[in-house]
Amino acid sequence: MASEWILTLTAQTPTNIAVIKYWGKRDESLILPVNDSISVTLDPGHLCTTTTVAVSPAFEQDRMWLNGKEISLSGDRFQSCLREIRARATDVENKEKGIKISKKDWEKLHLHISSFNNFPTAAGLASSAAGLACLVFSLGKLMNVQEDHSQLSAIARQGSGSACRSLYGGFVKWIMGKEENGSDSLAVQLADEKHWDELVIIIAVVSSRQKETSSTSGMRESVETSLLLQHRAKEVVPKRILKMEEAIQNRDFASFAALACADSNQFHAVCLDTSPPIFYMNDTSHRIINCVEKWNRSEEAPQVAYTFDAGPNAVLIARNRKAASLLIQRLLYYFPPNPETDMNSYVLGDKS
Ligand code: 2P0
Repeated sequence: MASEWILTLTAQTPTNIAVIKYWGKRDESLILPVNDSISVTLDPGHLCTTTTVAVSPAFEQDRMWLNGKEISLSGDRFQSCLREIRARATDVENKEKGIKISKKDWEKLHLHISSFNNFPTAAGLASSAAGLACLVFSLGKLMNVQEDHSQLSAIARQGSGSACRSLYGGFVKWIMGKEENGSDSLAVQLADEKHWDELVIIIAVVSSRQKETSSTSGMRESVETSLLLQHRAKEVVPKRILKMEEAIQNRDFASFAALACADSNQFHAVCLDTSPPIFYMNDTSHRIINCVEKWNRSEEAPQVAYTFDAGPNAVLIARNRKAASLLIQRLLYYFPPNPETDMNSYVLGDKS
């Protein structure tokens, strides 16, 4: 093996948006959830993370940069992902560069990782989902890991729960699993990206500020204090998951929209039921809900579903392109863009 070389690999992973939400862990360190969840992965290139991983004998330690700024890799979550991926590394040969890395070499070699999000980080747009999924995927490719996407998803899960769902496109279910060691808590694809491709997802950025309560601490507080969370995890979500799977298989938009909206609202109700209460949505978010609800009720069938994650930004899923263009007209009318904001991020003005 030549002494001075560098091997790099770049991958891109889109974020995913849950339509049946994950909120609450039964095991904090392994990141095991209290209920199954279902998400839709966005098309590549939109809200996504691009990660380049590099390995070289010249590197003296593992290092990582996020959006150009160095961040620490010492946290348990990064360490779990790196450990699990390294343990599965296999021989790699790059004939062009004359590089041969044996399974054993990976234990000694250090990595440099550079990751960019093309959307606001930690603003409730699931940046950790795309980020950790991309990290695990790109390292897996670099190290010639032979596991399938479900197995990789169980590793990404240990970086950030929702990340496990970004290993697949289309509609994805994160099965909570039963095993104490988390081996069966992984993602499976319910339907690929072509299955229901008339849906159009529009993200209305209400605020790109970082959220005050991180998802990790928010869900910990909900598990400790919310009775509604217990009811939701045991009684509500298991039935909803079955109905949502059916709605997706049958491309039944009316059921899909009813379930997604109800689940988003219940997740935010759990946040309110937490002590102290957590407010992720703001007045603009509430006005968007009103606007969509009124519109859906004025039509024969629902046109748009809404769902909100741990932040005020609205994820709106239109049944088809026609509904999407009407939705954009309505949003522009009721929430005119703020001219002072960056053109790249369309921020809804509050015209109340
Ligand atoms: C979801 N969220 O299902 C839910 C809905 C936010 C609201 O998954 O602690 O960043 O890293 O496992 O994955 C956000 O939580 O939390 C999330 P950790 P994560 O998409």
